Amino acid sequence: MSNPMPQLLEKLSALLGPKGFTADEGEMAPWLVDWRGRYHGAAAAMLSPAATHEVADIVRLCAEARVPIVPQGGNSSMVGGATPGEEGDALLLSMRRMNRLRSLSPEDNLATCEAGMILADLHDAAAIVKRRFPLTLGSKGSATIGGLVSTNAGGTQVLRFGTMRGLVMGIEAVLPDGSLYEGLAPLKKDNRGYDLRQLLIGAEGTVGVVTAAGLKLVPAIHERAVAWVGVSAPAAALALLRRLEEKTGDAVESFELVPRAALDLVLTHIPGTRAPLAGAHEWNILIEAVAPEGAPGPGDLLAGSLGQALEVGLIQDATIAVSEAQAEAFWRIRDSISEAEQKDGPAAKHDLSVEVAGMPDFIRDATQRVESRFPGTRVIAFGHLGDGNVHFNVRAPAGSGGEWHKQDAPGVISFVHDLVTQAGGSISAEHGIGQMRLQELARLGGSARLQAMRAIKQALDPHGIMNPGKLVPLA
Ligand code: 2HG
Ligand code: ZN
Repeated sequence: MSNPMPQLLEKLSALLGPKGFTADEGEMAPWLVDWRGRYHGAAAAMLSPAATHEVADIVRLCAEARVPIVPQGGNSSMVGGATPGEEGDALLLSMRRMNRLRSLSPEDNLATCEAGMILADLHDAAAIVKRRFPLTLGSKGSATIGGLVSTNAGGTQVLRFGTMRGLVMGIEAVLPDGSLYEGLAPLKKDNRGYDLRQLLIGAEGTVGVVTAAGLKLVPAIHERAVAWVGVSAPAAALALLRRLEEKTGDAVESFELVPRAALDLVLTHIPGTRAPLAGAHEWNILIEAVAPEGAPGPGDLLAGSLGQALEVGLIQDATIAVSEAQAEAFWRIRDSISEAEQKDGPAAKHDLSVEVAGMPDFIRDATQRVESRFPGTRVIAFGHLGDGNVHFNVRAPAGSGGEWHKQDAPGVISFVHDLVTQAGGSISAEHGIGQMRLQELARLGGSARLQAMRAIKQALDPHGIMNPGKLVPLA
């Protein structure tokens, strides 16, 4: 068979025009490497459609020519999920031009956004009508709605509002044959069988391209209180969370664990940061409590509960931000951990979950086992303790160079993934599988899961053109 690419590129260039089509290497370069610089891919062209019908035409033409498509939003995947392979036989499908807010309804508590809309822009739009979209994460300035849907993103408000799965009310998507799935109607009840909406959420673009989503909004925050707390161990932190829930109802929206080593890394590498508490604590927690209009201030609620926790010795110290600027400064520390870690040197990153109540013991035992099995390594386990999800990152021994990733990290990663699997947990709590965790999913996913995933992929994408090499391990 002759190479279908030149003809396909000609058709796509005519279809999309100069704004929607480029094969220029310089223009494509920033989008062919993931933000951590771990995956370098190649593509024959980058396509930037401006409307759903253009996406449908692209997918139909690619399906006919059997040419792979790699959908991409803000390019902030943690697992190389939006970076094409090195072969250069794929087309990069940038959704960033499709960034319109199609509708915003405070009456329905609903925003309908195109896939390329940036999360922070949605936050701003919702605030204007006294609503908010209750999902946020460090990369909110670049992450797009399509990417958040396709990775079932989590972040720092999952504790109260859940992941994207609970926030997506409707989806519009182009399926791998170019047909349009029109599922935007925000139906609370819909029993027409298999749930395609949920199938597309977290599918990492392997069974279709999400072009728009209807998203649930909640009332805007009237007031928030942000506290920084020092504790001796993750078990005390979890006990504090349960206590706060009893005392404050559902006011606590974020409860983020920050070990001393992570705080130190941020203070060292991120300019303008300073420690919130005078003393050093082995573990810290960032807590955000909120209240809607008319409810008692969350600051008083939090201050009362933390005061009691201090009296009974559950926590070692605490401070509540006295201004919005200070609250932002606390959050900046939390949101800069990834960046600080990256600046510090190589680390084997993990995104683990176990049952919530089991996480403190898991952190303690797994840290001890990893550090004694791999001398010189240091574990930094941080993040979403209240969701039973921490980023269990194993830092390379001091002085290690980039080669540590290739030589030593794989052994560390499989060791950690074995531990979490033995504990009944998951090797990917919120970042997805992408290309980074593909082999580990194949090794540890279990045959029933893997067979079902392969069958779904084969049925919907028989030519394997949708984001190949991601999420679904080959048989
Ligand atoms: C976070 O919670 C992100 O900050 C990134 O999910 C985690 O860098 C990481 O390991
Ligand atoms: Zn996280």
